Amino acid sequence: MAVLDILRYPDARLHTVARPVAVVDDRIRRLVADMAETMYAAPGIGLAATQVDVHERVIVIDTSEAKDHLLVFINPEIVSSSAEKKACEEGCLSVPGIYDEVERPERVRVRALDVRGEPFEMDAEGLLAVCLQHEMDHLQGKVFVQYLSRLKQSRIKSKMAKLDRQVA
Ligand code: GNR
Ligand code: NI
Repeated sequence: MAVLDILRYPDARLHTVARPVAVVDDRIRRLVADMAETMYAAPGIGLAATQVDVHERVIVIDTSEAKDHLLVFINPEIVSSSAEKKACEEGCLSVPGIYDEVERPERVRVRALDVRGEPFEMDAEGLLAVCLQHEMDHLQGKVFVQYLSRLKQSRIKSKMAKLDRQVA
């Protein structure tokens, strides 16, 4: 296993649209293991393959308190979303230090493949629903700051550039 580098906004590679996984094989299971290790090390509650510069539809999530409940979604699709929406304060490992509110459907039903390549469906609400939608956006090349105003986005870009200069 390995901790992978996480791309930082405004890296253009974060806007790549991921392709579906063709076969859930050992290469994908290794990617899942590395993504889980990267997410736990960060620490974060979710990670999309896009963030580690792999443009295939793979997501890992663990919203449990004890960090002992890894969820893996391969080729995830939202099958239904609630009409009710809810705003939640979001953050992103690709946009460190930035937190802002995003409004999304409160509940979603997702269909995906597990690490054995078996299809399953799951209903999500609360933080899990927020995280799933946030990760599925990454797979479409969308970062949560793109829901914010143009002014906020440009301020965030300057802040990220400044952070980069400090570590350089
Ligand atoms: O660790 C994360 N926390 C978080 C908090 C609120 C809403 C979404 C998230 S996802 C984020 C990890 C991440 O960047 N996943 O892409
Ligand atoms: Ni994110």
